[in-house]
Amino acid sequence: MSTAGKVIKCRAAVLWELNKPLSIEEVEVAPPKAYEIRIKLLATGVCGSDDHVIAGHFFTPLPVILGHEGAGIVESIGKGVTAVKPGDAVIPVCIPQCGKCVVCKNPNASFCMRNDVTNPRGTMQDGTTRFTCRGKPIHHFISTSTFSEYTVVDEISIVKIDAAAPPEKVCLIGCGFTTGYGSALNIAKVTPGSTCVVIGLGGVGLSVIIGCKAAGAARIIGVDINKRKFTKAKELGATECVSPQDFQKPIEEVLKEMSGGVVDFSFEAVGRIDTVLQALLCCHEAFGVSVIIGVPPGSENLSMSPMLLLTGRTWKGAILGGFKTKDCVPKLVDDYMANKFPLDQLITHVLPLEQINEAFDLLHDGKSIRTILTI
Ligand code: PAD
Ligand code: ZN
Ligand code: ZN
Repeated sequence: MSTAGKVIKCRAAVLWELNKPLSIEEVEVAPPKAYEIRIKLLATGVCGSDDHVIAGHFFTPLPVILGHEGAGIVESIGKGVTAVKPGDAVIPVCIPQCGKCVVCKNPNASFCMRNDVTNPRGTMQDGTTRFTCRGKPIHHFISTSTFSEYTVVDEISIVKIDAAAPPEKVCLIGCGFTTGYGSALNIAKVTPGSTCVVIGLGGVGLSVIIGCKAAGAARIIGVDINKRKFTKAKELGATECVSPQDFQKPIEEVLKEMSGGVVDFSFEAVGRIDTVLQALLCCHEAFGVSVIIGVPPGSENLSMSPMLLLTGRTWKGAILGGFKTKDCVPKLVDDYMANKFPLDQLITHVLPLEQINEAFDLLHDGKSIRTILTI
Protein backbone atom coordinates (compact mmCIF):
# COMPACT_ATOMS: atom_id res chain seq x y z
CA MET A 1 0.00 0.00 0.00
CA SER A 2 1.47 3.33 -1.03
CA THR A 3 2.27 5.83 1.70
CA ALA A 4 2.51 8.75 -0.75
CA GLY A 5 0.37 11.71 0.29
CA LYS A 6 -0.25 10.28 3.76
CA VAL A 7 1.22 11.06 7.16
CA ILE A 8 3.76 8.37 8.10
CA LYS A 9 4.11 7.30 11.73
CA CYS A 10 7.62 6.05 12.43
CA ARG A 11 10.49 5.96 14.94
CA ALA A 12 12.86 8.86 15.40
CA ALA A 13 15.34 10.04 18.04
CA VAL A 14 14.16 13.35 19.49
CA LEU A 15 16.27 15.81 21.50
CA TRP A 16 13.82 17.54 23.84
CA GLU A 17 16.36 19.26 26.10
CA LEU A 18 20.08 20.03 26.02
CA ASN A 19 22.42 17.65 27.82
CA LYS A 20 19.77 14.91 27.98
CA PRO A 21 19.77 11.55 26.17
CA LEU A 22 17.89 11.39 22.90
CA SER A 23 14.48 9.81 23.20
CA ILE A 24 13.24 7.21 20.70
CA GLU A 25 9.70 8.32 19.92
CA GLU A 26 6.89 7.65 17.51
CA VAL A 27 6.76 10.73 15.29
CA GLU A 28 4.43 11.79 12.49
CA VAL A 29 6.10 12.78 9.25
CA ALA A 30 3.86 14.86 6.99
CA PRO A 31 3.90 14.35 3.22
CA PRO A 32 6.26 16.55 1.21
CA LYS A 33 4.90 19.87 -0.06
CA ALA A 34 5.89 21.39 -3.41
CA TYR A 35 9.62 21.11 -4.13
CA GLU A 36 10.10 18.75 -1.17
CA ILE A 37 11.01 15.07 -0.92
CA ARG A 38 10.22 12.48 1.72
CA ILE A 39 13.04 9.98 2.23
CA LYS A 40 13.11 6.54 3.84
CA LEU A 41 16.47 6.60 5.60
CA LEU A 42 18.54 3.42 5.68
CA ALA A 43 21.66 4.46 7.59
CA THR A 44 23.15 7.50 9.30
CA GLY A 45 26.48 8.38 10.84
CA VAL A 46 26.85 10.14 14.19
CA CYS A 47 29.00 13.27 13.80
CA GLY A 48 30.77 15.48 16.35
CA SER A 49 28.44 18.31 15.28
CA ASP A 50 25.35 16.38 16.48
CA ASP A 51 27.08 16.05 19.81
CA HIS A 52 27.85 19.79 19.91
CA VAL A 53 24.11 20.49 19.66
CA ILE A 54 23.30 18.19 22.58
CA ALA A 55 26.02 19.88 24.65
CA GLY A 56 24.63 23.33 23.82
CA HIS A 57 27.70 24.42 21.83
CA PHE A 58 25.97 24.59 18.45
CA PHE A 59 22.64 26.39 18.52
CA THR A 60 19.59 25.02 16.71
CA PRO A 61 15.96 25.28 17.92
CA LEU A 62 14.59 22.48 20.13
CA PRO A 63 12.91 20.05 20.24
CA VAL A 64 14.76 18.66 17.24
CA ILE A 65 15.53 15.51 15.28
CA LEU A 66 19.31 15.64 14.80
CA GLY A 67 21.47 13.68 12.34
CA HIS A 68 22.90 14.97 9.07
CA GLU A 69 25.02 12.12 7.70
CA GLY A 70 22.38 9.90 6.15
CA ALA A 71 21.55 7.88 3.06
CA GLY A 72 18.23 6.44 1.94
CA ILE A 73 15.67 6.12 -0.80
CA VAL A 74 13.00 8.51 -1.98
CA GLU A 75 9.57 7.48 -0.67
CA SER A 76 7.54 10.25 -2.33
CA ILE A 77 7.95 13.67 -3.91
CA GLY A 78 5.99 16.91 -3.76
CA LYS A 79 4.68 18.89 -6.72
CA GLY A 80 7.28 20.30 -9.07
CA VAL A 81 10.17 18.05 -7.98
CA THR A 82 12.36 17.05 -10.90
CA ALA A 83 15.70 16.21 -9.25
CA VAL A 84 14.61 12.77 -8.00
CA LYS A 85 11.76 10.28 -8.20
CA PRO A 86 10.42 7.63 -5.80
CA GLY A 87 12.86 4.76 -5.42
CA ASP A 88 16.00 6.81 -6.16
CA ALA A 89 18.99 6.36 -3.87
CA VAL A 90 19.80 9.70 -2.25
CA ILE A 91 21.88 11.58 0.29
CA PRO A 92 20.29 14.57 2.05
CA VAL A 93 22.87 17.37 2.26
CA CYS A 94 23.25 19.82 5.14
CA ILE A 95 24.42 22.60 2.83
CA PRO A 96 21.99 23.12 -0.06
CA GLN A 97 22.95 24.13 -3.56
CA CYS A 98 20.07 26.33 -4.73
CA GLY A 99 21.93 27.24 -7.92
CA LYS A 100 20.54 30.78 -7.84
CA CYS A 101 22.18 32.71 -4.98
CA VAL A 102 25.42 34.70 -5.28
CA VAL A 103 27.32 31.89 -3.55
CA CYS A 104 26.00 29.16 -5.85
CA LYS A 105 26.85 31.36 -8.85
CA ASN A 106 30.40 31.90 -7.57
CA PRO A 107 32.59 29.03 -8.79
CA ASN A 108 34.88 29.39 -5.76
CA ALA A 109 32.27 29.26 -3.00
CA SER A 110 29.92 26.58 -1.70
CA PHE A 111 28.09 27.83 1.41
CA CYS A 112 24.72 28.40 -0.28
CA MET A 113 22.80 31.30 1.21
CA ARG A 114 19.74 29.12 1.74
CA ASN A 115 21.62 27.09 4.36
CA ASP A 116 20.11 26.63 7.83
CA VAL A 117 23.46 26.83 9.63
CA THR A 118 24.21 30.54 10.04
CA ASN A 119 20.84 31.53 11.54
CA PRO A 120 19.14 28.18 12.11
CA ARG A 121 15.36 28.18 11.98
CA GLY A 122 15.09 24.40 12.23
CA THR A 123 12.49 24.31 9.48
CA MET A 124 11.94 23.56 5.82
CA GLN A 125 12.63 26.43 3.40
CA ASP A 126 8.99 27.57 3.81
CA GLY A 127 9.50 28.12 7.55
CA THR A 128 7.37 25.19 8.77
CA THR A 129 8.21 21.68 10.00
CA ARG A 130 7.06 18.27 8.74
CA PHE A 131 7.58 16.47 12.07
CA THR A 132 5.22 16.23 15.02
CA CYS A 133 5.54 14.20 18.19
CA ARG A 134 3.11 14.06 21.14
CA GLY A 135 1.15 16.81 19.42
CA LYS A 136 4.12 19.20 19.24
CA PRO A 137 5.99 20.37 16.14
CA ILE A 138 9.56 19.05 16.10
CA HIS A 139 12.31 21.02 14.42
CA HIS A 140 14.49 19.89 11.56
CA PHE A 141 18.29 20.04 11.84
CA ILE A 142 20.41 21.73 9.16
CA SER A 143 17.97 20.75 6.40
CA THR A 144 18.45 17.00 6.98
CA SER A 145 17.29 15.28 10.28
CA THR A 146 18.52 11.76 9.62
CA PHE A 147 18.00 10.21 13.09
CA SER A 148 14.57 9.08 11.88
CA GLU A 149 13.04 6.35 9.73
CA TYR A 150 11.64 9.04 7.44
CA THR A 151 12.56 12.67 6.89
CA VAL A 152 11.46 15.44 4.54
CA VAL A 153 13.98 17.69 2.78
CA ASP A 154 13.83 20.49 0.24
CA GLU A 155 14.77 19.75 -3.35
CA ILE A 156 17.82 22.03 -3.00
CA SER A 157 19.07 19.79 -0.15
CA ILE A 158 19.11 16.36 -1.80
CA VAL A 159 21.40 14.59 -4.23
CA LYS A 160 20.75 11.45 -6.22
CA ILE A 161 23.51 8.85 -5.97
CA ASP A 162 24.45 5.54 -7.58
CA ALA A 163 21.74 3.03 -6.62
CA ALA A 164 24.41 0.36 -6.08
CA ALA A 165 26.24 2.37 -3.39
CA PRO A 166 25.97 0.83 0.11
CA PRO A 167 23.98 3.32 2.25
CA GLU A 168 25.67 2.16 5.47
CA LYS A 169 28.98 3.37 4.06
CA VAL A 170 28.25 6.30 1.75
CA CYS A 171 26.14 8.05 4.39
CA LEU A 172 29.50 9.37 5.64
CA ILE A 173 29.82 11.29 2.38
CA GLY A 174 26.92 13.40 3.70
CA CYS A 175 29.26 15.10 6.17
CA GLY A 176 32.33 13.81 8.01
CA PHE A 177 34.34 12.30 5.19
CA THR A 178 33.53 15.04 2.71
CA THR A 179 34.37 17.75 5.24
CA GLY A 180 37.84 16.44 6.00
CA TYR A 181 38.77 15.30 2.50
CA GLY A 182 37.60 18.55 0.90
CA SER A 183 39.37 20.66 3.53
CA ALA A 184 42.67 19.14 2.39
CA LEU A 185 41.98 19.14 -1.35
CA ASN A 186 39.75 22.19 -1.96
CA ILE A 187 40.44 24.56 0.93
CA ALA A 188 44.11 24.09 1.85
CA LYS A 189 44.96 22.76 -1.63
CA VAL A 190 47.67 20.54 -0.16
CA THR A 191 50.67 20.24 -2.47
CA PRO A 192 52.86 17.20 -3.24
CA GLY A 193 55.87 16.88 -0.91
CA SER A 194 54.38 19.22 1.72
CA THR A 195 54.23 18.87 5.51
CA CYS A 196 50.75 18.82 7.08
CA VAL A 197 49.54 18.90 10.68
CA VAL A 198 46.11 17.57 11.60
CA ILE A 199 44.85 18.39 15.12
CA GLY A 200 41.99 16.11 16.18
CA LEU A 201 41.85 12.55 14.84
CA GLY A 202 38.11 11.84 14.86
CA GLY A 203 36.18 11.01 11.70
CA VAL A 204 36.79 14.48 10.30
CA GLY A 205 40.52 14.68 11.12
CA LEU A 206 41.14 11.20 9.72
CA SER A 207 39.38 12.25 6.52
CA VAL A 208 41.74 15.24 6.34
CA ILE A 209 44.61 12.74 6.52
CA ILE A 210 43.08 10.73 3.66
CA GLY A 211 42.92 13.97 1.64
CA CYS A 212 46.50 15.04 2.50
CA LYS A 213 47.79 11.64 1.47
CA ALA A 214 45.82 11.71 -1.79
CA ALA A 215 47.36 15.14 -2.51
CA GLY A 216 50.86 13.70 -2.11
CA ALA A 217 51.90 15.26 1.22
CA ALA A 218 55.32 13.95 2.34
CA ARG A 219 54.73 14.31 6.09
CA ILE A 220 51.41 14.19 7.89
CA ILE A 221 51.65 14.77 11.64
CA GLY A 222 48.53 13.76 13.60
CA VAL A 223 47.78 15.37 16.98
CA ASP A 224 45.28 14.07 19.53
CA ILE A 225 45.05 13.82 23.30
CA ASN A 226 43.64 10.29 22.87
CA LYS A 227 46.45 7.98 21.77
CA ARG A 228 43.97 5.27 20.82
CA LYS A 229 43.41 7.32 17.67
CA PHE A 230 47.02 6.97 16.51
CA THR A 231 46.88 3.45 15.02
CA LYS A 232 44.13 4.26 12.56
CA ALA A 233 45.66 7.65 11.76
CA LYS A 234 48.87 5.90 10.74
CA GLU A 235 46.98 3.28 8.73
CA LEU A 236 45.34 6.09 6.80
CA GLY A 237 48.53 8.03 6.09
CA ALA A 238 49.82 9.89 9.15
CA THR A 239 53.61 9.59 9.16
CA GLU A 240 53.81 10.34 12.91
CA CYS A 241 51.42 11.14 15.76
CA VAL A 242 51.84 13.12 18.97
CA SER A 243 49.84 13.88 22.09
CA PRO A 244 50.10 17.41 23.55
CA GLN A 245 49.98 15.80 27.00
CA ASP A 246 53.42 14.22 26.47
CA PHE A 247 55.17 17.62 26.33
CA GLN A 248 55.82 20.46 28.75
CA LYS A 249 56.03 23.07 26.02
CA PRO A 250 53.10 24.23 23.86
CA ILE A 251 52.23 21.77 21.09
CA GLU A 252 52.77 24.41 18.37
CA GLU A 253 56.42 24.64 19.45
CA VAL A 254 56.73 20.85 19.39
CA LEU A 255 55.24 20.74 15.89
CA LYS A 256 57.54 23.48 14.61
CA GLU A 257 60.56 21.58 15.92
CA MET A 258 59.41 18.25 14.53
CA SER A 259 58.91 19.76 11.09
CA GLY A 260 62.13 21.78 11.03
CA GLY A 261 59.96 24.89 11.13
CA VAL A 262 58.20 24.08 7.89
CA VAL A 263 54.55 23.19 8.43
CA ASP A 264 52.93 24.06 5.10
CA PHE A 265 49.34 23.18 6.00
CA SER A 266 47.58 22.80 9.36
CA PHE A 267 44.04 21.72 10.15
CA GLU A 268 41.93 22.10 13.28
CA ALA A 269 39.43 19.23 13.51
CA VAL A 270 38.55 19.34 17.20
CA GLY A 271 36.19 22.29 17.73
CA ARG A 272 38.04 24.23 20.45
CA ILE A 273 39.39 27.77 20.57
CA ASP A 274 42.81 26.72 21.92
CA THR A 275 43.35 24.15 19.17
CA VAL A 276 42.33 26.68 16.49
CA LEU A 277 45.15 28.91 17.73
CA GLN A 278 47.60 26.00 17.96
CA ALA A 279 46.91 25.14 14.33
CA LEU A 280 47.45 28.74 13.26
CA LEU A 281 50.65 29.14 15.27
CA CYS A 282 52.29 25.89 14.15
CA CYS A 283 52.18 26.68 10.42
CA HIS A 284 54.94 28.67 8.73
CA GLU A 285 54.66 32.41 9.31
CA ALA A 286 55.35 33.33 5.69
CA PHE A 287 53.55 30.65 3.67
CA GLY A 288 51.61 28.42 6.06
CA VAL A 289 47.92 27.80 5.40
CA SER A 290 45.75 26.94 8.40
CA VAL A 291 42.22 25.60 8.00
CA ILE A 292 39.53 25.73 10.71
CA ILE A 293 37.13 22.79 10.44
CA GLY A 294 35.98 22.10 14.00
CA VAL A 295 32.91 23.95 15.26
CA PRO A 296 33.91 25.75 18.48
CA PRO A 297 31.32 26.71 21.11
CA GLY A 298 29.21 29.51 19.59
CA SER A 299 29.71 31.72 22.64
CA GLU A 300 33.53 31.74 22.57
CA ASN A 301 35.75 34.22 20.80
CA LEU A 302 39.42 34.10 19.96
CA SER A 303 41.96 36.85 20.54
CA MET A 304 45.00 36.81 18.28
CA SER A 305 47.68 39.22 17.11
CA PRO A 306 47.20 40.48 13.52
CA MET A 307 50.97 40.05 13.17
CA LEU A 308 50.31 36.33 12.80
CA LEU A 309 48.73 37.02 9.41
CA LEU A 310 50.74 40.10 8.41
CA THR A 311 53.78 37.90 7.98
CA GLY A 312 52.06 35.95 5.24
CA ARG A 313 50.07 33.13 6.80
CA THR A 314 46.68 32.29 5.31
CA TRP A 315 43.79 31.46 7.66
CA LYS A 316 40.75 29.73 6.20
CA GLY A 317 37.70 27.77 7.20
CA ALA A 318 35.05 25.73 5.45
CA ILE A 319 31.88 23.78 5.96
CA LEU A 320 31.63 20.43 4.17
CA GLY A 321 35.11 20.80 2.72
CA GLY A 322 34.09 23.52 0.29
CA PHE A 323 32.26 21.11 -2.01
CA LYS A 324 29.23 22.37 -3.91
CA THR A 325 26.94 19.61 -2.75
CA LYS A 326 24.76 18.90 -5.79
CA ASP A 327 27.75 18.99 -8.13
CA CYS A 328 30.16 17.03 -5.96
CA VAL A 329 28.45 14.55 -3.62
CA PRO A 330 27.31 12.18 -6.43
CA LYS A 331 30.87 12.24 -7.83
CA LEU A 332 32.33 11.45 -4.41
CA VAL A 333 30.00 8.43 -4.23
CA ASP A 334 31.23 7.35 -7.67
CA ASP A 335 34.83 7.76 -6.50
CA TYR A 336 34.04 5.62 -3.45
CA MET A 337 32.57 2.93 -5.72
CA ALA A 338 35.80 3.10 -7.76
CA ASN A 339 37.84 2.54 -4.55
CA LYS A 340 39.51 5.94 -4.72
CA PHE A 341 39.52 6.41 -0.93
CA PRO A 342 39.30 4.13 2.14
CA LEU A 343 36.00 5.36 3.59
CA ASP A 344 35.15 2.04 5.27
CA GLN A 345 38.08 2.40 7.65
CA LEU A 346 36.36 5.32 9.38
CA ILE A 347 33.55 3.00 10.55
CA THR A 348 34.28 1.40 13.91
CA HIS A 349 30.77 0.52 15.14
CA VAL A 350 27.37 -0.33 13.69
CA LEU A 351 24.26 -0.12 15.89
CA PRO A 352 20.49 0.04 15.38
CA LEU A 353 18.86 3.49 15.69
CA GLU A 354 17.40 2.44 19.06
CA GLN A 355 20.93 2.36 20.51
CA ILE A 356 21.73 5.91 19.47
CA ASN A 357 22.67 7.00 22.99
CA GLU A 358 25.30 4.24 23.07
CA ALA A 359 26.72 5.72 19.89
CA PHE A 360 27.15 9.06 21.68
CA ASP A 361 28.69 7.29 24.71
CA LEU A 362 31.25 5.64 22.39
CA LEU A 363 32.06 9.08 20.93
CA HIS A 364 32.43 10.69 24.38
CA ASP A 365 34.60 7.84 25.63
CA GLY A 366 36.88 8.21 22.60
CA LYS A 367 36.22 4.59 21.60
CA SER A 368 34.63 5.16 18.20
CA ILE A 369 35.56 6.99 15.04
CA ARG A 370 32.23 6.75 13.28
CA THR A 371 29.27 4.74 14.50
CA ILE A 372 26.75 3.95 11.79
CA LEU A 373 23.16 3.62 12.88
CA THR A 374 21.09 1.29 10.76
CA ILE A 375 17.48 2.31 10.44
P1 PAD B 1 35.26 13.64 17.13
O1 PAD B 1 34.75 13.96 18.48
O2 PAD B 1 35.13 12.26 16.60
O3 PAD B 1 36.83 14.01 17.04
C1 PAD B 1 37.45 15.03 17.78
C2 PAD B 1 38.85 14.56 18.17
O4 PAD B 1 39.54 15.63 18.81
C3 PAD B 1 38.84 13.38 19.16
O5 PAD B 1 39.65 12.34 18.67
C4 PAD B 1 39.40 14.00 20.44
O6 PAD B 1 40.16 13.07 21.21
C5 PAD B 1 40.29 15.10 19.88
N1 PAD B 1 40.61 16.16 20.83
C6 PAD B 1 39.82 16.67 21.83
N2 PAD B 1 40.48 17.65 22.47
C7 PAD B 1 41.69 17.77 21.87
C8 PAD B 1 42.81 18.61 22.10
N3 PAD B 1 42.81 19.54 23.07
N4 PAD B 1 43.90 18.47 21.30
C9 PAD B 1 43.92 17.52 20.32
N5 PAD B 1 42.88 16.68 20.07
C10 PAD B 1 41.79 16.82 20.84
O7 PAD B 1 34.55 14.69 16.14
P2 PAD B 1 34.48 14.73 14.53
O8 PAD B 1 35.73 14.22 13.94
O9 PAD B 1 33.17 14.17 14.09
O10 PAD B 1 34.38 16.31 14.34
C11 PAD B 1 35.49 17.14 14.65
C12 PAD B 1 35.06 18.59 14.64
O11 PAD B 1 34.69 18.97 13.32
C13 PAD B 1 33.84 18.90 15.50
O12 PAD B 1 34.01 20.16 16.12
C14 PAD B 1 32.71 18.95 14.52
O13 PAD B 1 31.66 19.76 14.98
C15 PAD B 1 33.41 19.59 13.35
C16 PAD B 1 32.76 19.36 12.02
N6 PAD B 1 32.80 20.36 11.13
C17 PAD B 1 32.25 20.23 9.91
C18 PAD B 1 32.38 21.32 8.95
O14 PAD B 1 31.72 21.27 7.92
N7 PAD B 1 33.21 22.31 9.20
C19 PAD B 1 31.62 19.06 9.56
C20 PAD B 1 31.61 18.00 10.46
C21 PAD B 1 32.18 18.16 11.71
ZN1 ZN C 1 28.77 16.56 10.55
ZN1 ZN D 1 22.52 28.92 -3.26
